[in-house]
This record gives sequence, structure tokens and C-alpha cells, in this order.
Amino acid sequence: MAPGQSNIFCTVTVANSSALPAAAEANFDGLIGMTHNYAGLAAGNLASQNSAGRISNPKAAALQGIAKMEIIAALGVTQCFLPPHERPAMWMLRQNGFTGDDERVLADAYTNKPHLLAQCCSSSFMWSANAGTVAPAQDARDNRTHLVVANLKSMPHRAVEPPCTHAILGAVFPDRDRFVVHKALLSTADMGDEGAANHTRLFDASNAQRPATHLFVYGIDTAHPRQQPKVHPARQTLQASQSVANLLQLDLARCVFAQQHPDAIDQGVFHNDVVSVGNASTLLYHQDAWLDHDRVVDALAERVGNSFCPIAVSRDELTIPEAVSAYLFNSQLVTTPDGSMTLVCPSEVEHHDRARAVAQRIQQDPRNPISRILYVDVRESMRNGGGPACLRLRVPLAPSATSTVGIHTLNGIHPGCVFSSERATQLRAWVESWYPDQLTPEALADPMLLKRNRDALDALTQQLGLPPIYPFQYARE
Ligand code: SUG
Repeated sequence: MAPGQSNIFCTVTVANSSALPAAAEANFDGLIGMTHNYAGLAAGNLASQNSAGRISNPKAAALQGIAKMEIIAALGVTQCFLPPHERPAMWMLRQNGFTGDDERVLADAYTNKPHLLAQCCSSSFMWSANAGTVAPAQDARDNRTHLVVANLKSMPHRAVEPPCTHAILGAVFPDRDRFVVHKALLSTADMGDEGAANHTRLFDASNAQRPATHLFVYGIDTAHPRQQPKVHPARQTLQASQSVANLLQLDLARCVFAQQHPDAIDQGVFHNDVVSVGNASTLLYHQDAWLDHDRVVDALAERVGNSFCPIAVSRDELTIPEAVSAYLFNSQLVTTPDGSMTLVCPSEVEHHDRARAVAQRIQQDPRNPISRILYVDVRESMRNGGGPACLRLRVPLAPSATSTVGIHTLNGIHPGCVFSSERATQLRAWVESWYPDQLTPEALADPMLLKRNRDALDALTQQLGLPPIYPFQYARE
């Protein structure tokens, strides 16, 4: 394909929810919230830092997210979504000593602690790759699918997410015989957990008997800190990764723990999914992603077996700073019904000569299963450091027609959160009617934004048939 000529879908058709494909995996995208803004809150995330103070467009952001889901669904992948969280997080302002009615709390916080107010307004829950870590029933000792909510303790605006994420995942996977939704790890100093962004499940799709391999990537081993980043924080600890592996009920012999290269963190690689993406037995990664690179790749090859297909990108082809700016590795790598793989890249890759050349080189190489490259526009999210892969949480599924809970589920998923063409129309109309098309830092203190957010979430949860999941809904009960 000629440079600049995109093979992005122009029109898409999405499967009806009644015809949920019997896929091996569902992708859950976080719906982008109506307070999506650029507050420069994420140290070490260069896009977030560089966008600080920019005026955001929450409506465009949410519509981009819905369009991205349509593209993935049209590939034959089971697409689902997670509803937004309640914002501003009024309880966090009150925990910080602000009192009075909501209007007073917002005004005082804006005057005295605007940074705290911005933290309470972040729509960062949209990056559902950080919502938690997942292992399917076939990998767990108790034959149940486990989800461990991430504590996100290293960034205050993200550390507020876990309770709501837990409530949402509990509602989305209501069948307790099949799904276990664990609370986040305690936020002690050595337990920084950022969820699936630092975890990759690899398996041989042609051999269901061979157990899967789990790659956990951490930024620091707090018990034996050796090389550490000097400029930016390491968010994930080895201790947290090990605890997550235990909670997921994994066989530790099937797990590989690898340390992020501290120089990569210092160059803006705040999560492993900025330099690596895997699917089935294929792993696309940057040569400088991890310390002890050869040992990591050998350990994976030994466990995954002959089907292991590592695709390394050298620093000569693309440097780490180039990878951080184009977000090639934050593409979604999905298996399509014909058994081949599609790499769904952010449109920034298409506009970056060297990153696009790497994507084309990979697509043309017959030794790997990646046969198609697509580009999606998620620019509003990208400006905060969130590409296509950040916006989704993968949940491997075991098809089952039976459910032991009172409500009808699709493969164990609450039907309200399964994406379809009808649902896309409904979500678009919901976004169009509630979301602002620009948001400035001052607007975050507007009590009408709080009221609108709650009214919109009430309307959404009613449309989707979800039980109460938000603090303002509990408070009313
Ligand atoms: O945690 N950005 C997020 C981006 C998360 C991307 N997720 C993955 N790589 N999986 C973060 O750094 C920016 C918010 C702000 O600056 O307003 C932010 O939180």
C-alpha cells in the first residue's frame, strides 16, 4: 500500500448482540467520560505532560472510542464496553477536608487546590487496560475466570479508580461460579499494580492442551532494587505482579517476570504496552523493552513452544522515543475469523514514516501471522498517552450457554455491556445529548457538570439494565 493511503474501514457492520460470535476473547473498551480533559497529571507519560492545559473535546473523544469499537467488532472480535466512572470524585474532595454542599466543595477546591480538583475529574478510567489483570478459567487452579482490579497507586488521579472498577466488573460478570472479581491489592509501598497494561497471555492456538504462558512486566523489584529509572517513576512492582499471579491462581512455572528497561521508563515508557503487544503465540516488542532481553525471550520460547512467534523491532528501525511518540506497540493485535491477525494501529503510526515502515515490514513478512494493518483515530485519548490497546481490557472467554445467575448473560457477560450496531447507535445518541464539545480547567468546577454527569450516568445505567454501580446511586438507596 502506498504511504498515506489508509486501509481503514469507511463503513462497518457490527454483529447483533443476539449473534455474539463464539470468540475466544472479548475486548472491553472503557467508555470515555464527559470530563475527559488535559491536566498533565501523569508524570513519566510524555503525551500527558505535553498536552497539559490544552482544551479537550469530550464529545469527540467518546465518539472516537465508539468508532474504534465498531472497527474491532467488524473484524469479528467480541466487543464489549465498561461504563464511565462518576466524576468529579466528590468523596475524594471531602476526604481532603472540603465541606459544605457540592457547589461549595467544588468552588473551594478550584480556588485552593485546583490540582486536586483536576485529579478528581480525570477520565483516566477510560484506559481499561489498567482496570485489572485477567486470567481465564482454563489457566486457573479452580477453573474460574479471575479478574484482579489494579490499585493504580502510583498516580493519585488513578488511585481513585479501583472501588468503582470493582463495582462495574462485578456487575458486568455477575456469575460468581464462573468469574471471581478480586479487589485491588492493598496500596502499600511495594505493591504498585497497573493491571493488564503490564501483562501478556501467550498460548498456542493450535494446541488447546498446552497451558498458556503469562508474561508479567514490572518496573522495580522493591526487595532487591538493582537498575532503576532516574527520571520517571516505575509504576509496577515485582511484588505486585507476583501477588496478582497468585490471585489469578496461576501455575508460577508458567509465568515469566521481566523487568522493564529503566532507560525505557526514563524515555516515556510508563507501561509495558507502550513497547510490546502480544496475541496468541505472537509477541511484537521493542529490542530495548526489558532488561535481560535474551533471557526473557528464551524463557517465553521454552514455555510457549514451537509456535512462539517473536517479532523484534530493533532500535535501528525505531528508537524508543519514536515508539513513544507514534505508539506502534500500543496497537491492538487481534485474531480474525480466518485465523490471521490484524494490527489495529493509532493513526499517528500512519503519519510517522519510520513507524509506518515497520508496520508494513511486519505485514509483508510471511513468517508471522499479521496480514493486515488498520489505522484508527483515537487522537483525543492519544494526547493523554492512551492508544487503541490502552482503551481495551481483554477477557478470554469459555463459551457457555448456561448461567447460574438470575439474569440472562452472553458467555457470562451482562448483555447491557455487549457492543452491537444497535448499542452503537444508542451510545452515540447518549454521548451527543450529554457530552460537552469543549472543556477548560475552569469548567471542571461547574456544579452543572457534576449534575449533568450524574444524570447522564443514571440514564446510561437504566438503558443498559445495570444495577447501581456509582456512589451517588448507592447514596440514594
Ligand atoms: O496512566 N494518562 C494515563 C494513560 C494510560 C494509558 N494506559 C496504558 N498504557 N495501558 C496514565 O498515564 C493522563 C491524564 C491527564 O494528564 O489528565 C493519564 O492519566
